[in-house]
Amino acid sequence: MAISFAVTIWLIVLATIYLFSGQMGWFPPQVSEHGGAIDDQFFYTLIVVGVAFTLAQVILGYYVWRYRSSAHKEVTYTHGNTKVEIVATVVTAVVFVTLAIMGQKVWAQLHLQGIPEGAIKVEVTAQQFAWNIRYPGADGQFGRTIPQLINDQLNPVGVDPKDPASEDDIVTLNRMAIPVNRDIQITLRSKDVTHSFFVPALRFKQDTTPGMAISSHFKALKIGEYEIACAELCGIQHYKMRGFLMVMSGEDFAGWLKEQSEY
Ligand SMILES: [Cu+2]
Repeated sequence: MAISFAVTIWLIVLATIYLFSGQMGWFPPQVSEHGGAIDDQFFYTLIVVGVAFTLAQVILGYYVWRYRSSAHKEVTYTHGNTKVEIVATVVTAVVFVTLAIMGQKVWAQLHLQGIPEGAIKVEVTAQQFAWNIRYPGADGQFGRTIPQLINDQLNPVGVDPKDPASEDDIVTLNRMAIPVNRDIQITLRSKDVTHSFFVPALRFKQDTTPGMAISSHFKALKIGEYEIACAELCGIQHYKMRGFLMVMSGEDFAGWLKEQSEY
C-alpha cells in the first residue's frame, strides 16, 4: 500500500515536470528588446523552483514508503533538528533574495532608466472597457486635457481645444500602431478604476491608476499584430477590454497616423 502511495507521488511529479518543460506553450513568442531578459528571469525561477519541488516530492515519497506501518516498529517522536532548520531557512532565503535581486535589475531597466531620446510618444487612457490611444501629432506635444470636457463619443480623453498643442492630437480606440525598432514612450492613465495595460508579446504589463500618469518605455523588434489585454479585473465587462498593438515599418506608421488624422 505504502509503495503505491509513493509511486503515485512520483508519477504526479513526473507529469508536472513534463507539463512545465515547455510543453504547454503558455507564452507567445516575445518581440521586445527587454523581453528576452524577462523570459530568462522566468526560466531561472522555474528551474530553481522545479528542482526544489522535485527534491521535496521525491523525499516525501521515500519517507511514505520508508516509514510505512509495521507491526514491529514503535512510534518515536521528534522535536525537530535545529541545525537542519537553520540550514534550510538560510539556503531558501539566499536563493529567493538572489532571484529577487536578479529580477530587480530587469525591472529597473524598464522603469527607472530615463526615457531614451527621440522616443515616440503614445498616451494610453484606459476606461471601462476600452483603450483610448492618443498621439501628440506633428508638434510632438500632447494638448492639455480637462476631465470636465470628457465625452465618451466625441472627446474620450477630454482634450482641451483651446490649447494650441491639442490641435493635431490624434485619438484612436483600441488600436495602437507603433513603428518597429523605435523606442516608445508610453504614458498610462485611467478615467475610472485601476486597469492594467498588458501586451504579452512585449512582456510588458503596467497598471493604470486613476489620477496618475505613469510613464514607461519599450521597443518592439518585430512587425506584426499583437493583443493588448487588461490584466486587472476592472468590472463586469473586463473580458471585453481587448485592443491590438500593430507594429509597423516606419513608412507604414507615418501613413497610418496620417490616415487617422484625417478623421
Ligand atoms: Cu480594465
